[in-house]
Amino acid sequence: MTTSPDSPAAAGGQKRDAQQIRAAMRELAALIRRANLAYHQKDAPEISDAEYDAAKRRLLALEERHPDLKLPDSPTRDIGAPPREGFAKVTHEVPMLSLGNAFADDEVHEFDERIRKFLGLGDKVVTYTAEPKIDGLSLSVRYENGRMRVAATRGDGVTGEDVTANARTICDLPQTLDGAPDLLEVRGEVYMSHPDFEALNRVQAEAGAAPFANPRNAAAGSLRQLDPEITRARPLRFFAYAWGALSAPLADTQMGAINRLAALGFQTNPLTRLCRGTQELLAHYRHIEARRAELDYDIDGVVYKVDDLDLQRRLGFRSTTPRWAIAHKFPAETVWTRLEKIDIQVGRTGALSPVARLKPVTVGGVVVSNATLHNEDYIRGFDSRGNVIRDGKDIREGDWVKVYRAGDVIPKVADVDLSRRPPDARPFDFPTRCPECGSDAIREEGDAVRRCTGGMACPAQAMERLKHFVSRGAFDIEGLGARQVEMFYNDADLPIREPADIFTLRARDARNLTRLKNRDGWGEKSAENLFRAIEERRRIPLYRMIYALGIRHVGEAASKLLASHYGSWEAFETAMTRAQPGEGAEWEELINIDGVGAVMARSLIAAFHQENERRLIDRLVDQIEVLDAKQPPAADSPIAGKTLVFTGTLERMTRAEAKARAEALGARVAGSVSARTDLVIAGPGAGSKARKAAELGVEVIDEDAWLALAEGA
Ligand code: I6G
Repeated sequence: MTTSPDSPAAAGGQKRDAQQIRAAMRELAALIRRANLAYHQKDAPEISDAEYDAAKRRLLALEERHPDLKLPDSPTRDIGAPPREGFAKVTHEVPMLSLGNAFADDEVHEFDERIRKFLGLGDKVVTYTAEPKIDGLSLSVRYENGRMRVAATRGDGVTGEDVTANARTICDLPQTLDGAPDLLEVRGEVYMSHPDFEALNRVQAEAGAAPFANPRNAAAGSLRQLDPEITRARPLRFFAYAWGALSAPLADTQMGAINRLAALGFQTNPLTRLCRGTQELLAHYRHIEARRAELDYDIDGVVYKVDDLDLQRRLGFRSTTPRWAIAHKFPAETVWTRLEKIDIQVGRTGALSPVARLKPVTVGGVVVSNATLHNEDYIRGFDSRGNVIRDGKDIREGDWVKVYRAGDVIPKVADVDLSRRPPDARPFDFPTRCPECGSDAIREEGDAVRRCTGGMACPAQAMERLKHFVSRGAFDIEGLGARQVEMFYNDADLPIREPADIFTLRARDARNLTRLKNRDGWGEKSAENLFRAIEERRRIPLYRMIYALGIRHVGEAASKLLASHYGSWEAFETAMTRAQPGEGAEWEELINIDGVGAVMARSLIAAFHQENERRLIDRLVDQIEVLDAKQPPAADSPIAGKTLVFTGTLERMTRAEAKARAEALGARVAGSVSARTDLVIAGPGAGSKARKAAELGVEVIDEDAWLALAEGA
């Protein structure tokens, strides 16, 4: 039977079609919105980029063919997802730092040696606390005059989310304290016990909701509920293990402080012990590891802390971790799966990185479908020093491989099962040309990695550099994430091919015939929001600028060190321009920054001396204003903002401790005396540096005067 378009039967058919199209649109819209949320807000993509793009293309095609059916809230109108709403932000009075990791016994011995060396303790035995590391999420709970006032998640360590209403539902957290300091911020781990996790997943299943993958996710999802009644229905627990702001000390030792927290009514972990030296630490680690399976909560290692709080104070912090603590992680779970394919990804520094595409498999509660293969030597069965690994077994497409996840990092391949190798499997042929741009891919002497020589002319490198540039620790431009970078990079009318292009986008858009606001996926509001977000970042702190440049070996922590050392873009840029690798005052100054080594220093200098790179930086600087690094307020310390040089022998503290103390007080420590030096601290045996200081008229003091200055600050 046929129907004419005007007949009632045709009208009925059209109505049904319209309903089906609308339903398909709704389904695609829901999929895209979920993916947006997972990608932009939870940083946990749920579908691949290809699946996302396909869904978006299908929705756009449907909307183009049936504009009358377009959903009023179609996600093709948005870019990304709105910022996470609902929780107020809390700035931690004392930042919530993270811990350094050790994976092997050797690293625990090294930790202990570092501490003894820093403090100049020789062979003296250091006493530590050792306690299980709970696999949950950290929380800081502030009590004022014995009453719970604010509870905040760790967030980025500086700013967290206010989850006070939810924290009040946690039975392990006292609402009031008796005999506590007037101000007490208690820090610890929120977790869900195994029985509670299983019960929750049964309820989820009955309600037709997706189960949680592991207790950690369940705890995080439950604590971060906008409705505290939902949190109340999900039993969360809390172990206290540390503190933030305090109006009076809790004790003289870590163990004493833990005991005090327990006396105040907090749960502290019953497996916490005092250990003298590394032998006792490792023995307790083995004890906890042996009991791990019996515990009714997840742990992923053992945390060691120097017990004496005065020693903790002297040891202080590196940029993001305390020197006096470390997390000794348990070995990762391993699983066998099939390696289906080896792909080559080109990173922002041009590195050709082989990636194993795996038959998806669950490792430690997470589905893994990719693993890093590091470089061509690793695939061939050699480590970066040329030593044989995996008994020399190479890795081939089609192999069965043993996969593990160490911490939160990208999964790795530990071994190959030769007995299951398919007869037609061939050794992997590592490309010598960039698979993205066809440029030569070369290995420099001593480098384990083969790199594309295309620079910013290689689209993969350029795109990865741009993605890094807009990433969270760098310019962090709202609405300009990885997906939008890819879109703009390939846009013929309004391209972003290098960082400076971001800041000319609005002006170029105004000159375009097809304005951004009229394009697919954009509207007046989203285009305006993007331009506003870009404007907001035209003034950028120095450390973000340095990190954003994406220079090899220069991560976020190093960028902060460089920013606080040089203080301004002008000083930094002048120093990098003048510096010569391996020689001269600028080189000495650079490698004397604690945390900057020769490899990083060479990489920094290369970036400022390579012509194309340099032009790229200059074009960017023309568009923006780099803000000077904030120095700690001068009133806090007489040496804040000053440049110090230590020379000769210090008798009351090691050079490392003196340097760390000076930096904690806001001073810069340089390795050589120059016109920019404010103060020289000279111990016995000081030679040419003290003479040079005298020539330049720089003040020279002895160790006692330095200690008086540091202690009095
Ligand atoms: O992330 C952590 C887990 C356990 C910690 C921690 C801890 O003590 C048992 N302690 C500190 C001081 C920090 N993070 C920063």
